[in-house]
This record gives sequence, C-alpha cells and structure tokens, in this order.
Amino acid sequence: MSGPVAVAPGVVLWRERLDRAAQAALLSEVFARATDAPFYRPVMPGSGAAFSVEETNFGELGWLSDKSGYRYVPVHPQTGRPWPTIPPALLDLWDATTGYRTPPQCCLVNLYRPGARMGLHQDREEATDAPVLSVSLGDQALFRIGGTTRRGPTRSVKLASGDVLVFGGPARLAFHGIDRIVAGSSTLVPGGGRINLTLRRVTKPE
Ligand code: MD3
Ligand code: FE
Repeated sequence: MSGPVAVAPGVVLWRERLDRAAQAALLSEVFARATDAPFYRPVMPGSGAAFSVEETNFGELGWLSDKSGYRYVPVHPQTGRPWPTIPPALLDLWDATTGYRTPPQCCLVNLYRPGARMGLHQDREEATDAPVLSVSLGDQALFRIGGTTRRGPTRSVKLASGDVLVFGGPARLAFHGIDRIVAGSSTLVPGGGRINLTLRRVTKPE
C-alpha cells in the first residue's frame, strides 16, 4: 500500500487502498444488498433518455434521476422499500479518509457494464461543504475532471479496482465524468464491468 497522491486541488487518490480480499468482501456486500434494492436504469430529466449506467443506493437517502429531475429520495423507486444500509467497511473508510464529523447519508452505486459511460457533470444536489468519497471496483475506468465551468482544461486519471478518491473543497463542484471502461481489465465483477460507490452528505449537519 502506498500513500495518497494529490491529483488536483481538493482531490486525493489512494491507489489500491483496498486489497483484492477487501475488494471481494465489499463486492459481496454490494451484491447482497442489490438483491433487496435491484439495480435500475435511470433516465434523464425532461428527455427521458436512458443512462448507460445502472444504479442503486444504500443509506438513508438515495440519488435519483427520472423525468421530473434529480433529487434524493428515502425509498427505491421500483420497490418502494427503504434503501439498504451502507456497508460498515465503507463507513470506516469515510472516517479514515475524510475525517468528516458526521457519517455519509448516501452511498450511490453505479454499475458500468462494458460500453457504459458518464458524461461530464457537476454534483450539486447535496450539501457541498462535505467531501465526496469514491471507491472503484472491477474494470479500469478513464476518469476525467475539470474546473467549475464546463469549458476549460481537464485532467484524465485511470482508476483501477480498489482505488479510493476523496473530493473536497475546490474540487467539490468540479465537472467530472467517466469517458470509458477498459473491458476485461479486471476479473472482480461477475459478468464484467465496474462498480463505483460514492459516499455523500446530502443535508447540512446540525
Ligand atoms: C467530484 N461517478 O456518481 S466517481 C457520480 O466513477 C460520479 O461512477 C463517477 O460522478 C463514477 O456522480 C465518478 C468520482 C466523483 C464522484 C462524485 C464527485 C467525483 C466527484 C462529486 C464532486 C466532485
Ligand atoms: Fe458525479
């Protein structure tokens, strides 16, 4: 294990912060919860165009995109049940890497099968004074991050299984996205592909 790398202002990367055994353990926690809260394919507000990524959530609030907009909701859109709990290993990782005073309220789970991508966007539906923590599992991905405007220079970083990123301060409102998945670069995810877990605070702590 090596130390953190400063990728950009406010962005810290721990390459392979989780070893293979920890990745496999976390993946089984994710799939166990996805039995109760199945992955679904969100659609874009307005147009209703389907995402190429499939999603589910854990925690008290889940991020949802549908025809009426982006928002955080307490239940799964198809089952109507509360989201499953956030895996304890992720809560420990949040404490160890962010030091933030309160635990995350949302764990958004993105499933990228080969060919899926995520266009450049900002995440601004939540309390942006808190950091976001991201964990990558499975196939490598080409991640791109820019500044707080859509135009301007961007940096690309290859993310691999077990990598952990924390975005805070000046990076919290940065445009970012996933340009592509490197199909077949990992054997971790059955059926192939990549899972990304992002931990977020949604509301401002008291
Ligand atoms: C920087 N996910 O879920 S993780 C997302 O790999 C999202 O699935 C990508 O963008 C993925 O919204 C990138 C890295 C990430 C996540 C959230 C951020 C970077 C961020 C929020 C603010 C700034
Ligand atoms: Fe994002």
